[in-house]
Amino acid sequence: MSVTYTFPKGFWWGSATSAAQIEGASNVGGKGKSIWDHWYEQEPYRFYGNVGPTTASDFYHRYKEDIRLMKAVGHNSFRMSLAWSRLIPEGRGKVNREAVDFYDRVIDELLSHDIEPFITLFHFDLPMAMQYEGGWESRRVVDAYVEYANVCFKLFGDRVKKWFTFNEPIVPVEGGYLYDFHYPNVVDGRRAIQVAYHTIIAHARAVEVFRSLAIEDGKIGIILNLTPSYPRSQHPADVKASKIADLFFNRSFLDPAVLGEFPPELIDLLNEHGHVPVTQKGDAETVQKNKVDILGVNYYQPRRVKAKEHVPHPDSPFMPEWFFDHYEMPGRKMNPYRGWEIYEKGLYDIMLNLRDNYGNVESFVSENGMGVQNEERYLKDGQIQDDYRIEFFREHLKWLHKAIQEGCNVKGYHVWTFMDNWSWMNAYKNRYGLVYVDLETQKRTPKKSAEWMRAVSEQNGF
Ligand code: BGP
Repeated sequence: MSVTYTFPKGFWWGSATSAAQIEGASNVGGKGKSIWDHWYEQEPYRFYGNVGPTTASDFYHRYKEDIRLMKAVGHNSFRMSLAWSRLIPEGRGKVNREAVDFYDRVIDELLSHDIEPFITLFHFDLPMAMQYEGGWESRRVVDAYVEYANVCFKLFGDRVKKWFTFNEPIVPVEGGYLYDFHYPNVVDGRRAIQVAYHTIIAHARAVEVFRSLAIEDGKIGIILNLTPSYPRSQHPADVKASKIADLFFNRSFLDPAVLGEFPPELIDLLNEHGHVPVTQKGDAETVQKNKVDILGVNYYQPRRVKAKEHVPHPDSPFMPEWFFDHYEMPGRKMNPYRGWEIYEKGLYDIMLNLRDNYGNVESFVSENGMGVQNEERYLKDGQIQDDYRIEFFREHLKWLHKAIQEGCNVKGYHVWTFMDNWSWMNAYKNRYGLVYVDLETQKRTPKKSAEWMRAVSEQNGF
């Protein structure tokens, strides 16, 4: 087969997952409760099909089989997260030996299959003990996170060389403090700003600790879900609205992480409305000194925005939506199951922006994928024929290839996700995996897209 799109030598091919979404064993092996375990206990009906994270895809018990399969589908790298509540059940203090053994075994198993582990320290699953202390609104929780990071670097840094402080840090802000889809289900713009600010400080301080340990060949970064913000038209009011959306949802984390400073336009805007977060002396220097080595880009959908039609009442709660309206562009291509727009060129636009405005920071696509409901209907000859997913990957990869040709510093492509997994409030509603998981038996069966991805990684292109 001839290869038209060839990627740079040593390109990282693989997938991403997170602890709460695959491990299961939520009350096994000395694990403490995370906010997800707690929320599910409190309000199981808020989760699709009443399914919680208790069993997930049982990676905790089946990791050997899963890693073998990763190898079989051509992975040379794999991103997973560590569960803070498994390693340090109370959030601070005593480290759980059983958890250390588990992650040691997983890391060793990956390495023995020549799959490089990429580790995320925090992927949405705050220990409940930390939420009781005020969650990310509390500076003490920031301290506890930094200590947790330190413990992880020391335990696994001899073998793990790629570290990520947070996965999509804007999402717990949106879900937990703006739009009610993560615990603690607060809707309050002011508190959301404080949470975002503390997350950035936690990130920068973890980077600082990492550098102080001088881990050989180690790199540290952050994973951001970037949503390129497109205005309805070139009318100045629409353009202004899209710039503000970009400030809130992209630049709030991208600028401090990569450039070491908060966007001045965002600071002005928050000042104007009296919503600056509480800071501490030295914070700005910490952010300034601890820029990332590497940036993971999760890309699913763009954000389309138009100028506000009705000016919000000044007494209404402060929200990002004070400054723009969402715009449903006619004719846009949708993933009807997830309700997300599919716009492949968005990936190219993100990468060019990183090249031109962010020092061409080393990056990789850390998540990109398509969730589909009732996939069983595509079962034929014992395999899910997910041609739609192959097309989704292929079209994004074409744009990524073009970006690389034009000088973007992109090192890899990880799909979301390896096997069907439990997905926060949506549980198993939309399946994203290269590998199908039968939830009754936990049997794994590679889908057609797994074969396609294996060929892509073997040929380093398609
Ligand atoms: C990202 C998260 C993942 C994953 C994915 C798919 O935002 O990093 O954890 O879940 O999106 O989204 P969802 O599961 O909500 O459909």
